[in-house]
Amino acid sequence: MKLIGSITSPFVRKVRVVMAEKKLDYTFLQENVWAPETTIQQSNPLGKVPCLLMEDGGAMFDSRVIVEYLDTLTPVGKLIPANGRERAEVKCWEALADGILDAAILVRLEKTLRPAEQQSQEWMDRQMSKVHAGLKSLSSGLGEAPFCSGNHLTLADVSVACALGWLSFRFPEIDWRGDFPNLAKLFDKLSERASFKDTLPQ
Ligand code: GSF
Repeated sequence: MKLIGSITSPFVRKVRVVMAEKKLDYTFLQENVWAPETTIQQSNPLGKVPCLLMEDGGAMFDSRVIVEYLDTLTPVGKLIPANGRERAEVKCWEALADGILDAAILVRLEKTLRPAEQQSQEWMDRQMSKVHAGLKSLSSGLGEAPFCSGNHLTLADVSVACALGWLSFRFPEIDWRGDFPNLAKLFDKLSERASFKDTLPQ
């Protein structure tokens, strides 16, 4: 398998962490989707990464579809419960973590791609309120539990840690560590895993 992505994308990181946790082999193809010469649309018409290229040449996106697929490839390090309420719970954690990222990324794009006089503060405030409400919800959902869902590592933890890591990388002014020590504790614990150490955004 080949994974098209960038080392700064939190969605790509989620896929890479899952690959590592499940001990799956792949070739990482780095692609700057913002460069005019990018060929990403040949694989993903939406022009986004991550995009997984399978052995038969087929392409798969987005990160949620990819990680769900990867989890079926081997029983090693099962990250998504097989069915029922537990499965939906893990997917809902992922949706919340990804949603925080979607909102924060919109703010970053507004700030970096638009000239200052065209930027909408109202729009950015709206997105930022989702980020803050999302963080609060992650923290109250976690409480003092060792993992987000159940009693072992799942895709919920992977998704949350990738979102928190990216916020620290791109929005260091958001003090989620100070505001939510339980999230910091979870994040620090996960950061010790090789899968996270080897995929730091930089
Ligand atoms: C989001 C992918 C995405 O926004 C997923 O795979 O989970 N829901 C999708 N990728 C960004 C890079 S990043 O900010 O992580 C991307 O490729 N953006 C290019 C564009 O044209 O929006």
